[in-house]
Amino acid sequence: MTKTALITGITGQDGAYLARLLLSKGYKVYGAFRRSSVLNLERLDYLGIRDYVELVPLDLLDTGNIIRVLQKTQPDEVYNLAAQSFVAVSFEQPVVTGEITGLGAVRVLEAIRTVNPKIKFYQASSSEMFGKVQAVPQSEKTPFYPRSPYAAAKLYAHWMTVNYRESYGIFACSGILFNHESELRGLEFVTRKITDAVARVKHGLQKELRLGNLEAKRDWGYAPEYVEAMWLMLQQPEPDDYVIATGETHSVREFAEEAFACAGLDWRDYVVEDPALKRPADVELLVGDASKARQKLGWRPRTTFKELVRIMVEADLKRVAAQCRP
Ligand code: NDP
Ligand code: GDR
Repeated sequence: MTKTALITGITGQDGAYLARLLLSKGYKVYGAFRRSSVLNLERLDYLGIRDYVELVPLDLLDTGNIIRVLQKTQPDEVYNLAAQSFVAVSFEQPVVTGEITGLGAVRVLEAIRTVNPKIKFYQASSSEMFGKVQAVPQSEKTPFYPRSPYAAAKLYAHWMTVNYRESYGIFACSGILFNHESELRGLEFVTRKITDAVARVKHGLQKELRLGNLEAKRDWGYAPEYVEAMWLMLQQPEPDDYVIATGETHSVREFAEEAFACAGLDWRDYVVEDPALKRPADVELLVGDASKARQKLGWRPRTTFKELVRIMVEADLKRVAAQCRP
């Protein structure tokens, strides 16, 4: 029997990759987007799936709207990927971040509880919740210590997901995903900001790249593999929470070095450290232990750090070259 899924955040990086995965598995996919004057379907176009996803307007700020969408679409599974997802912006917009990233998840859970508590729910939790890390590497058992309004909002949504599972028996899972990147990553995030700059420098469109904290270390994986873990979580006999990570960590400096080298450039000739781009509080080191996911879900990452950087640089070189053609 065909399963139906509703994905919030369909216009984002993970929404696009998850939609492609679910379509390949024969799902009917509803993609929820928030209304704006210009609807950005670039990522669905890039993956060639725009015509196969049924788009529905949904805003995480509006519970009534979410309830009606669930009544109309009758999903078996809801993947809540929508969020104000940029950590740096959350320091400037803490209240709206709390509303969307924190309370937004609770509005979806309330809608599920109201419309049909049998709907399975996936919450996009984040390694940012570990913040000032209390152990290395971080696993499902590591205590949380959020360092930004974004992380605090995600932590609230995480615990509410656990709470709805324990209180109402909802099949609710929280995927604690470490950073995952791709050629579809938003341009404001550091990896894509770097690979886009490499391509623009190579084509003479940019002379320097200003970055903030170069010493921050992240566990960077490849996004298409991470959405597989989301789906796997909802196919298990019991709902649970899982860390999804590669187990390797690299600094922003290393990412820049590798990315410029991919284009035959020396990063030191272009990168300028700009204190204005540093955050009021940063997360210095993240490295995940995904052994539970490996054992219970059979999930493991396949793309290495060097391969990830190369995929992103090559995609940006190709895109910028196409823009430069007369
Ligand atoms: P993106 O920033 O690419 O996408 C976020 C999505 O949320 C966009 O589709 C955006 O729509 C939508 N959105 C924002 N506000 C609302 C709202 N009020 N109502 C409805 N939709 C809204 O994020 P990613 O795809 O990278 O990440 C997916 C999720 O996973 C996010 O929740 C993120 O916080 C979380 N996460 C991501 C990780 C990563 O490394 N990528 C790691 C761990 C967690 P619009 O296009 O209109 O802005
Ligand atoms: P992050 O990703 O905060 O980990 O959140 P981001 O790429 O924004 O930052 C990673 C690290 O790089 C440092 N940095 C810079 N960051 C940005 N964006 N721009 C810069 O110029 C820059 N210079 C240095 C940052 O200080 C930080 O230490 C991402 C998001 O996808 C979240 O939604 C998700 O939950 C987490 O990953 C896991």
